[in-house]
Amino acid sequence: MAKSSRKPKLPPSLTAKRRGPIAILQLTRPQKRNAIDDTLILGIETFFQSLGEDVRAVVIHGEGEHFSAGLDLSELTERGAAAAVAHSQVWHRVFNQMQFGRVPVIAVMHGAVVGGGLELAAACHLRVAERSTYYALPEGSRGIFLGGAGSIRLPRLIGVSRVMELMLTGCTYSAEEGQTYGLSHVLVEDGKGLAKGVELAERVASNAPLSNFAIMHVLPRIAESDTSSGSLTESLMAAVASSSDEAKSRLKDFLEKRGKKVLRG
Ligand code: 1HE
Repeated sequence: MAKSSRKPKLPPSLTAKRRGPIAILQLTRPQKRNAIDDTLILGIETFFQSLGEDVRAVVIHGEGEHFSAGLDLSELTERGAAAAVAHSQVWHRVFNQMQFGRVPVIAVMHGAVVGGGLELAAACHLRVAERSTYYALPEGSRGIFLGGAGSIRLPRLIGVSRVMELMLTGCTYSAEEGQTYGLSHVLVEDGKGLAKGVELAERVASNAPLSNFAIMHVLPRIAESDTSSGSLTESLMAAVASSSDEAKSRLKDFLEKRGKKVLRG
């Protein structure tokens, strides 16, 4: 059943806005550097579960000087092993809902993108970094480990070797290094990230929804498949997409000179 675009009830640490077909989610806990506590992670889940059908892309950014300082460390001190497994599984569930949800998600990063904050960004489909961005995985120095599927997503972005370097040495990567290594797709000057994120979201939102579905859900699965299964899945997805009414009408538009040309930039 189609969901209306009703406003979800979010905790104070999150604020949602709409700009046409784009939903913008802001982490609004700057006093704690947007550290992610249980309330915040569950709020992200509520936000994605209540997305209206008319939302075509999401942008996530953070208030204050930093995108996110990662896991709220004050919640860790009393947690036993079983509770810690359950906690990590909540993060997995929420980030999987984002990654394998209905619409593409774009992270706009600035300042510290640390630990669980980097895991949050890694679960997004596109990442914009402002120049102030820096990345770190200080789990080793805190005596903990990744828990938000960073060990799954981050090596796929930058390789196991780079993740090891961040975790073993506690070094940071600058915005420029992150851009070179593959942590961000686009690097912009400070203060320009949200505008760039929204611009990208608008482009993404103008794609055929079925193509976006294939890009979000099928492409990563093919990339993890053996060549033979991947090739077959690709052919099947190509057939489903190209035989849709939307594809037919978009192709007709192009052939009758109404479609957009592919121009540089
Ligand atoms: C926090 C947190 C936090 C700040 N949990 N409270 N993450 C980390 O190891 C990063 C820890 N944070 C920092 O290194 C720094 O706070 C920052 C470099 C991000 C920012 O520095 P700064 O000087 O702007 O802020 P601050 O003075 O350090 O912090 C301001 C307040 O936020 C302060 O609280 P206050 O009550 O004394 O004002 C800090 O305690 C609080 N704060 N970061 C709790 N992370 C799913 S597993 C993922 C595992 C991880 O994410 S490990 C990485 C954890």
